[in-house]
Amino acid sequence: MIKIVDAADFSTQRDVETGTEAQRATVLKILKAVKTEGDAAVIRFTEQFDRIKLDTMKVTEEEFVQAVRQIRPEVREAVREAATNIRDYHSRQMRQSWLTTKESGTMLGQLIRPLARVGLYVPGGTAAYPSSVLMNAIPAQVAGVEEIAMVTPPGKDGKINPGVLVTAYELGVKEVYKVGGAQAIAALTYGTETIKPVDKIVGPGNIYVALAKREVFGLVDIDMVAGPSEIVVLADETANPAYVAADLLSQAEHDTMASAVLVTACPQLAEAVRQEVERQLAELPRREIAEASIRDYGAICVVESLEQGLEVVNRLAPEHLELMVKDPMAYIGKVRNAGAIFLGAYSSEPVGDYFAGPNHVLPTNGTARFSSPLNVDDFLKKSSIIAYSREDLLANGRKIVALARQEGLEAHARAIQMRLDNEGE
Ligand code: HSO
Ligand code: ZN
Repeated sequence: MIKIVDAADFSTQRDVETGTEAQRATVLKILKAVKTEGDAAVIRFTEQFDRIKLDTMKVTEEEFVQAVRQIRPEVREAVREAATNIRDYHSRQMRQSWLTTKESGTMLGQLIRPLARVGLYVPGGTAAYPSSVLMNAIPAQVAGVEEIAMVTPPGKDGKINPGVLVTAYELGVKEVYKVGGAQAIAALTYGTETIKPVDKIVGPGNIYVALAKREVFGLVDIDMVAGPSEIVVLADETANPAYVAADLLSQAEHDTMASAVLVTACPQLAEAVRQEVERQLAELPRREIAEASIRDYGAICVVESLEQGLEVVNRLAPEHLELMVKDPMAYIGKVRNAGAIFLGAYSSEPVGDYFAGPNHVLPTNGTARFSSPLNVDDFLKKSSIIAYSREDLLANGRKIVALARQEGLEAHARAIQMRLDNEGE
């Protein structure tokens, strides 16, 4: 049963899982073993945790072909079309290097370069989502990352999810390893005989993967550690309660800790959605998960006005926000914090999860206050360019010398002063 809550003290904040002492110790042990022993340790941990002894970790061409045979053609076609949409959207995020010339002849600029090599983690089991392969790999490709290595834990039969494999294949990601858990993060960080080290690791994973990523951050870059999914629907009397309920449940089915919230100033809509949630929930295959999520983290928040509703939305800073109101465009300027904003009855959240083009890797747990969806910039880095002219150095050298001496850095001062003495008129 979804509860009705008061706007004033309602929060969807959940404790970020930091793992137990034992889990942290296990992760440290795995990282160290892979660092020192390489492949041998990776194979040993795969046998221990995934219950399969691998001869080779790398997925072969034959395995790709087999996966293709197992996937229905319309799914493959949908993957292709989604990939095109996602690529088009992210292409607009690409930046150019720039250089500006000042009157003094000085040139200043920024050189944009892609990361050379990125590791993409894909979870095993039921959370092996082809859509997440698209959402993580495509921005990297658009940025110009030349090498993408994908890692994913094998099942007991030594196979990996065919949907994931076909999606990688469609994107031209051919370097795929059957390795998961902290051992995969270790291999990508330190490198082994088989797996070359990467510059950045992206993609979701279980608590061991999350702990390992946090541990190696600094040696490599990592993406954000995403929390359970969230949706807030801001709706008025024009919204269809069945649609609202369906969209709430679409997020609730992800995880028992997912959060789905309706914010409305219309008590009739609140009641209708409450009933619809009950009705639709009963018929869902993942009912147990969705039910727990709705019970523990679901809510209907009845407010005085849409204005007040927007205050609640901005305070929650949800991963996904749906504006199911009469004139959604009129409200967009008032949204301050949200990972992705869906406007109108036809922008159901799964449209964004799979197909429209924007990324589905989004800030959760209130972090939309300060962070953004995964994007092309996450795979680019910048170098500053300084080409100072003689004229500028002579004109400004004294100021630089003064700043250097103020900091007690005489060698800095002299590097400049030497040029002033040599070149000065
Ligand atoms: N809604 C999830 C992404 C996802 N949905 C993957 C389906 N597959 C987090 O934004
Ligand atoms: Zn989803």
